[in-house]
Amino acid sequence: MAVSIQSAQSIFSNTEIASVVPTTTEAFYKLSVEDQLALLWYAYTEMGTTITAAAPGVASMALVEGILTEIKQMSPAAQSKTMFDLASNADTTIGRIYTSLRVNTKLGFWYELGQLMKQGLVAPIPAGYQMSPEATKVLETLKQLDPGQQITVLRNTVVHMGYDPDFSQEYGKRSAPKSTPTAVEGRVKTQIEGISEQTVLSYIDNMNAFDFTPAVGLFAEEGALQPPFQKPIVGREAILNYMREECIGLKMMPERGVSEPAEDGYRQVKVTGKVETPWFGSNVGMNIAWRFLLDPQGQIFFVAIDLLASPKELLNLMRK
Ligand code: EQ3
Repeated sequence: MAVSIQSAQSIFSNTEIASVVPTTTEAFYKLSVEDQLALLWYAYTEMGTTITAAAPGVASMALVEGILTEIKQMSPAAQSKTMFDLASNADTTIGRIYTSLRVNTKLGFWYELGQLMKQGLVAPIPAGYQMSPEATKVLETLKQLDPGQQITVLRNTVVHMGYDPDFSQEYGKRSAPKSTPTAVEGRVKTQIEGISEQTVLSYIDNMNAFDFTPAVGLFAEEGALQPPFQKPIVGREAILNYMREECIGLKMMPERGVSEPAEDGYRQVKVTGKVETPWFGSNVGMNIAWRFLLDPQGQIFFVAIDLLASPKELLNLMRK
């Protein structure tokens, strides 16, 4: 059977991913909008992990200062309605602006609103609000997840407000802002126990330096990158746009890996380790696996990034 993106998706198929993340996200969407907003508030305040001060730097907040000022000047009832409209995808001016924002700016916008809610400048969730039993159940499930899984659910819900992301198409269409890569002297050479494939090491080096053009140059022309719980993004241009949008400030800390021949002269490589986001820094290390399929020329034909079910999975390098 010839190698295809579809066949590549099942390399190292015994990798256990955190499927509790999509199931919890789905359960969340079945709740009433009031419950959703209240649940996010309780999750946010009770999670025990904090968003770092460095985070707004990645968010281009100038784009939303105007809306935040407008919201601050509203009556408490109008503030609550604005949040309700955003969460229910209503067609409002603020809703339309929000839809056009980049992921990090959406996160920054809610981060600021959360701060304003804490300071009493934006209407809080009404005191004594009683969540439905279903919402309480979703909150309890969320509390059981590890921090990396919790922040992924939180992020999904915010990103989906007012916006139906079909990332594999989106990233092909719009061009994301360019970033400044880390200067060569400031870069650290990656070492991964068990891995000597230069392509894999260079991928991590370039990603950690936010040097996305050479990172994408490591992919085959029609190569693909599959983010956690998403469809593969296919082709260098779409991958480059995705990286510029999503990968600024990410810190990748691969630990160990395994490499073995696959069919037709390809090679499959699995690496596990931690990834930190600029939003939570070292407060949250996400347990991640990269499953690479390298073509006979050593280019990346496919790489899947998985959010792992448990820390135990970091040690699962079985050759399957
Ligand atoms: C105000 C409050 C609390 C209540 C109100 O009622 C409603 C809302 C919405 C509220 C506010 C919520 C807030 C402030 C939420 C903020 C959430 C944030 C900042 C979440 C950030 C999450 C970031 C994550 C999960 C990043 C993960 C990145 C990964 C796994 C990257 C992996 C990658 C690797 C390793 C690669 O090699 C290739 C690229 C790729 C990106 C896939």
